[in-house]
Order: sequence, then structure tokens, then C-alpha cells
Amino acid sequence: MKTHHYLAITGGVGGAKLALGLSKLLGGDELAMIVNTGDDFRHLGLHISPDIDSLVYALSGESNPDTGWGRRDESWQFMDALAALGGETWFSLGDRDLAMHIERTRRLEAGESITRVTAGLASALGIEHRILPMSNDPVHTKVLTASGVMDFQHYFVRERCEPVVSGFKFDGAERANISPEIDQCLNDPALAGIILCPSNPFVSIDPILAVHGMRQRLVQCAVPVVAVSPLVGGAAIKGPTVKIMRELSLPNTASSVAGHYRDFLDGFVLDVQDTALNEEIEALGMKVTVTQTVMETLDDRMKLAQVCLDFLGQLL
Ligand code: FO1
Repeated sequence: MKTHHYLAITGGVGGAKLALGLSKLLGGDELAMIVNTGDDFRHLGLHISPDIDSLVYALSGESNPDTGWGRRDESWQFMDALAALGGETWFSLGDRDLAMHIERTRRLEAGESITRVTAGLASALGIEHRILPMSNDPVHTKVLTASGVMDFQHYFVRERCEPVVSGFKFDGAERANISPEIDQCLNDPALAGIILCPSNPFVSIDPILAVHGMRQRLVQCAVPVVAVSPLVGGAAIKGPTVKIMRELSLPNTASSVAGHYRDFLDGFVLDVQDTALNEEIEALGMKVTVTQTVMETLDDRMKLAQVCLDFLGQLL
């Protein structure tokens, strides 16, 4: 019989750090992770799921420590050969990483759901926790820019997040269903809390919340929901969060992020550098706990994970 069961909601690199910390504290049947698939795209004939792979590699100890995406100890023979043929090389696929995309594409084209495929690939890498794509239906994050609508990876990688954004849309989200596996987790009587990991709110968390019915499930959730701030002192650890907030005329503060989720949040985990924001975030109708949220080491990841679990316990 499960004691408690927790759900983490995460995008790629930043959120995966906390997910790894949680995975070290909780057993395979005590933690499931809902992961963003809005970044998924078809490239070179392959179905690529960047945030699923950042999470899978992080949990299996395979992730490239420098980039946060792709695999460690990588080689680039394929990319070199592709370049020599005049192929598209703006999106780097390492030789070992390539196996993941080829095997995922093969299994999807054989008719398996992305949830089943992810479970198979994750267990092949020794992961015992459940990694649950946000939906088995396709959702594509699109970036609204002055020069038109862009595919997410074109914005994020090819254009290096340089275009000025005016908004995002998540094509297919209103038709996408919460997967049966996620539905089962949300209905699990052993569920004791939900943790929004410190991923980019606009391009990593919002696509998940946009899946038909998902945000409503969190609003109605009987157990506490907490979020870890993706900003520290008004800056993101990595990625375009602050640039996006500026372009959307949103204050680049933790309070602004807390406000973005306020309709379903019970608690907010704030970094020690932002202690001064404590009251204004509590005024949004949620509890606040202050701790170090910057994760450099595995110990940092586990300490932050423990703070989140303790916080959920206080809010139950
Ligand atoms: N990000 C980059 O900035 N450049 C790349 O060439 C790149 C390749 C890549 C390959 C596989 C993969 O799973 C992720 C990859 N990413 C790359 C990261 C990816 O674009 C981002 O992790 C997410 O889409 C946003 O979190």
C-alpha cells in the first residue's frame, strides 16, 4: 500500500533538476512527473521530444552537464556527416542521443502512445519513476513574434530566443485530453501534493496547463499545490524567462510568477534572495516558504525537494 504519492509538473532543464531531487527521496510508486510535450517537433523525419528527454536523461544520470539537454560523453559523427551532405544542422543531435529519437519515432509509428513509448524508453535507462507526457494528443507551442508565428524550436534554438515575443499559443491544447495515466494519478486517494518545478512558466508550464481540463483539475485539486520560483533576484537561472517577461510587459519578479499561477496555488517556494517579496506573495492568497532554490549540486536538488515535501505536509 502506497504511503503518499506526489505529482511533479515540469518542463525541461530547470524543472528536471528538482525532479531528480524528488526522485532521490521518493520511491518509484510515490512520485510521478507530468512533462511538457509542447516543444515536440518533427525534424529530419524524427519525432523529437526535448523536455521528455531532458527529464529522462536527468533521472538516469545521462544528461550532458554543460548544456542540460542531450547526453553526456556524446560524439557528433552523425552531425558532421549530415553537414557534409548539406543537411539541416541548426538542431544538434548527438550520436547517442540520436538512438532515442529513432527508437521513439519507430515506436510511435508502430501506433504506441507517447506515454507508453516514454515508459519503455525510461525503464530501458533504469528509471523506476513514472514519466507522464502531458497528453497523448499533439500540442505544439507556437511563438507570436513581430515577424509572425514561429515554431517553438525555431524560436528557441535556430533564432536563439532573439525574436521579440508578443505571446504564445498551444496548438491542439483545447482538443488534447489528459492521459488516462495522469487522470489516474490525479484521482489517486494516496495523492498528497503537487509540485510545479522551476521551469519557464510561459513555454514549459503553460502548455501543460493548457491541456483541456488540466488547469481546472489543479484548481479543484483537494491536495495542496506548490510552485518553486523559476526566478531568483529577478533573474532566471537559465533560458529566456526574463526576456519573455519584459517583452510581455510583466515584472520579472517571483511575485509575478506567483500571480501567474494564483488560481490554483496553495504555496510558493521563494528564494532567500527574494525574502522581501514574502508579504506581497502571501497577499495573493497563498503561503510562502523561503529557502535556497538555486540547485548546483545533487545535494541542493535533494534539499529543495525535501523543503517542497515538508511544505506540502504543512499545507495538507
Ligand atoms: N537546444 C539548443 O539550444 N541547441 C540545440 O542544438 C539543441 C538540441 C537538442 C537536441 C535534443 C534535445 O532533446 C534538446 C535539444 N536542445 C537544444 C534543447 C531544447 O531545444 C530545449 O531543451 C527545449 O526545447 C526547451 O526546454
